[in-house]
Amino acid sequence: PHPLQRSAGIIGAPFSKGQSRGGVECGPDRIRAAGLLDRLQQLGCAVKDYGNLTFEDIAVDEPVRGSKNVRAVGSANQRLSEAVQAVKKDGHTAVMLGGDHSLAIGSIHGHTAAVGPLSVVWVDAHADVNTPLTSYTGNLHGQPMSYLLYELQSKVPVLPNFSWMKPCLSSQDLVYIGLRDVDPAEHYILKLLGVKVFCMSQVDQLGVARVMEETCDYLWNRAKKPIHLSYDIDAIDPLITPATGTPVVGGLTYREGLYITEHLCQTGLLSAVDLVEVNPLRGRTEDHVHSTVSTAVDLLLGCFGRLREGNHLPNYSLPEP
Ligand code: HAR
Ligand code: MN
Ligand code: MN
Repeated sequence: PHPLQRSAGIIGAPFSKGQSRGGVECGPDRIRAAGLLDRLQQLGCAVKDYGNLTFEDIAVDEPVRGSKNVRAVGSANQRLSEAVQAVKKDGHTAVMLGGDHSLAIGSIHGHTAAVGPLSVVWVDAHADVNTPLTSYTGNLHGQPMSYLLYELQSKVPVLPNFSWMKPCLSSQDLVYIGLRDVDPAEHYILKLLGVKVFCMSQVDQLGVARVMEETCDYLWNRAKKPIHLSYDIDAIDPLITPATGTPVVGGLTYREGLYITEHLCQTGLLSAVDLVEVNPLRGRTEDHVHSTVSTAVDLLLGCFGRLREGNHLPNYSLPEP
């Protein structure tokens, strides 16, 4: 369908236990409060809000091989996977509002379970491909890709509350954009698997338009598959989106960040979007929070056909004098 005739199924995932900074669980409500639903509807996009997920309270969740809150992350992602499957079965483009990036485990798992093999575009300052055994921090939001990739299965230990999920993504169906803070083990993994990466140096070298052309050429070389966009707000430069847990200087401009969404929207293949790591408590001023949240909204509007040239509904007609 025409991008503007798509419908959005919105899932709030107020979950923060994939990292240690409180506040990221407020992301979904802040993004809604900034007018996401109304603004999607004004574009002509049908919207169904599935509300916020609730998560199992896990009393004892001792670290496993140094990784923290593993049981809580496993359980939360199982619920999220089921919710994403329901949204896809209802025929919507799934929008998951995080929450931290550990939620990509359930989001990509559920999306694959509903529609089959995917192409994943991961826009982030970080690669989030640590295994529990390579992570320096023990934070699961730095690890989701290691659980999802078939090729890493033998390097990932069995974790409590993860038995519901199996890897579902080939490293050849993944493209990273915006990387600039990659741990040594992550860099080793990306080279070992030959993952397609457009780090910030390549964005500088090629420009974002060429990056997006090459991203789609690369992903479509095998077959055109539904696209899962996993957008970590920390991909954008912290001058624009400071309210996030692990800001890294030298990021995408607002315009580059938006261009990625516009380009993916016009492929007609965008089937699910994660918007994660907006943390209203990490902004030092209300302006910082506002700039972060409104950028998140603009990125999502870009995913649903908002154009900077302007938009009008297909049935628009000029008023007669
Ligand atoms: N690589 C570090 C780790 O494993 C930092 C990950 C940081 N945070 C994110 N993910 N926001 O994109 O912990
Ligand atoms: Mn991330
Ligand atoms: Mn990140």
